[in-house]
Amino acid sequence: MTELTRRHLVASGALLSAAPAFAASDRTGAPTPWGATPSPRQLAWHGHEQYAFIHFSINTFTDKEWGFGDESPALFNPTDFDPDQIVAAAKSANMRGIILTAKHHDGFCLWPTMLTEHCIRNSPYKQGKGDIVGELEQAARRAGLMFGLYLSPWDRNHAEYGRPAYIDYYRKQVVELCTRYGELFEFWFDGANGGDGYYGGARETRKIDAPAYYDWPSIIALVHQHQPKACTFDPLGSDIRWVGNEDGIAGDPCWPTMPNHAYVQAEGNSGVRGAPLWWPAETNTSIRPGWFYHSDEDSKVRSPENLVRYYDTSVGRGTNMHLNLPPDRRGRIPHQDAKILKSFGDAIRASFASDLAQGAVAHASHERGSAFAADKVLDGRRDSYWSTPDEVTQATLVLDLPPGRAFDLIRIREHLPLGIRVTKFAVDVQIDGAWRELAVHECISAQRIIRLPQPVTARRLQLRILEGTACPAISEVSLFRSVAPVPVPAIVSSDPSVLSTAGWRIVAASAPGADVLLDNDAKTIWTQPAPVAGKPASVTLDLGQAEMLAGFSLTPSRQVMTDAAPPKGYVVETSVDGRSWQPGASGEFANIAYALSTQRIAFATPRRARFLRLSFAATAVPAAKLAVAGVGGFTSK
Ligand code: FUL
Repeated sequence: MTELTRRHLVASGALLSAAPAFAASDRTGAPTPWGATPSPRQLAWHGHEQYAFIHFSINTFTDKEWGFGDESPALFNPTDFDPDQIVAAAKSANMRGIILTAKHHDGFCLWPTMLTEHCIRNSPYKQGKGDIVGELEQAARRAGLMFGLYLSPWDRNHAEYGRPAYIDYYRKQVVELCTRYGELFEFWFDGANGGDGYYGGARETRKIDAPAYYDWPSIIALVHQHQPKACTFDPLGSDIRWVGNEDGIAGDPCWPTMPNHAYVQAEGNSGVRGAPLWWPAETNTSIRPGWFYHSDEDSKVRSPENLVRYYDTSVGRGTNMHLNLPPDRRGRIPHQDAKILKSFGDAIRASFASDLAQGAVAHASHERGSAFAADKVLDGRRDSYWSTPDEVTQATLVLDLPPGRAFDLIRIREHLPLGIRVTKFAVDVQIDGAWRELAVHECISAQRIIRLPQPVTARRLQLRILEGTACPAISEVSLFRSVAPVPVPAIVSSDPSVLSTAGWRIVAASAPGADVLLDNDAKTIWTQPAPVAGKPASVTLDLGQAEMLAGFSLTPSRQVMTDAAPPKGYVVETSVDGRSWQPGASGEFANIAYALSTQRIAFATPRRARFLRLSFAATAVPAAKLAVAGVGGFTSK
């Protein structure tokens, strides 16, 4: 049966009694765009879907997440830097580009700049002749990957931070990076700004009013002047927005549109339906709890199965996946991480290798003429799409499927140049003559991937557009059969200074349930009412035997919590006998509320201890409850 006669039969109702009436349309003009639409560089960015973040810098060598800015450049000394290995690991996970931290908050520059002495020129790496930015860029180009850069606006090293002279310096850094390393696909401006730091020796706290201080539009214009194709990840609505958490979870729905005002975290996760600014979300997270490499996280690398879930909550919700891969002190992606990346990448490649909707016959309740016919969703092109007459915002598209195709992944894409038009849709399948609803969602956008709990073999699949702001423009409906990743067993830490908590036990705690602190699982959390003045939360641990304890670690919950927060600071004491206590350290955890990464606190000097007592006086941000996921310890290296 030819497609034409089939569609004719369907239209007459003879073939598909359960389908809605199919009206032909003789309109041929394309629909006009609705609302906000992507710029050409944003449109290209939507096609990238997966790319890697590379956090590599002085913190890799100091075991910190946020360097203070007083670290000696002599500490930066990768023993076996292999940019091709890093790029290959990223590529094995389907990453189409990498974004490197050219400078993190500590101010250390990974490229040989003459703008500061706090840079790689003064490190032992290649006797000061190395250029990590350039070497990684070249490796990316060799492998056919795009290259992008992160340049922290906050600089805890620079003496002038907080004053106009620093802005001049920062702009010169932007220009150097935008002019020395070929085409950049993204330029990343971190939102963390201002606080305590070294600041050229002043060692003080400097607070800034970020929008006024940086004058973001002028800095973004500087990037675009030199790199017109680079999308800026920025706090003011030029190209790409933060998804509002660092866990890899976009909202469902996640609208690519936002109000025309400075970023508000509460709006970032789901975006705002129908808002006037095209400012799509990038969903970032790290493959490890921290952004930088820490050997005590070798056992906590996300599993391939976890990465597949992250794919679903990022790419599957129309955002881009930005997965951080921290190189170790050699300057390589650790073996375990590389194995996991390949397993994940193989699974995604295999899952999406063959579109099982190919060979289907598409027809629709309404068509806008042959240029916008239903079968445009099957032609594998992003620039063609099915559409309906202007006044039709509720319509149904049906695929008559070839027999025997079992699928559990459904991918739907909107034609983005015309804006977000579909606001709510449903997908049904027809099995043995009966229609079954599989899913109802708001927002399709760049893509919506629906993963079914198990494969279905259906005679027909139906996309029902339930609500729209304008007639739909659907460029793809495709079906796949998922392939599970090959499991990669977790390993223990490669670092002998990391103490095993296997023989540890809780001897006292301010709230029940503290045992989960020792289960090496960041998903199980110890919670209790937020501490009030004079009544800190506390936990006392018995290490089972005396150790030369050099410090402790604390892992906050990595779940997005609305009513709980990690501790703001700590007081730690140690004891040999559990009766007399020595002060260990006290202070604040760096960026714990947002980075949600393991914090490592070293004592001024290692000491013999069998007992560890931690007290927390307040939550890092106002919250009803205090939450902690894990506690550990380490000896001297
Ligand atoms: C955050 C930073 O503070 C973290 O260290 C990391 O770079 C992350 C990607 O962004 O805001």
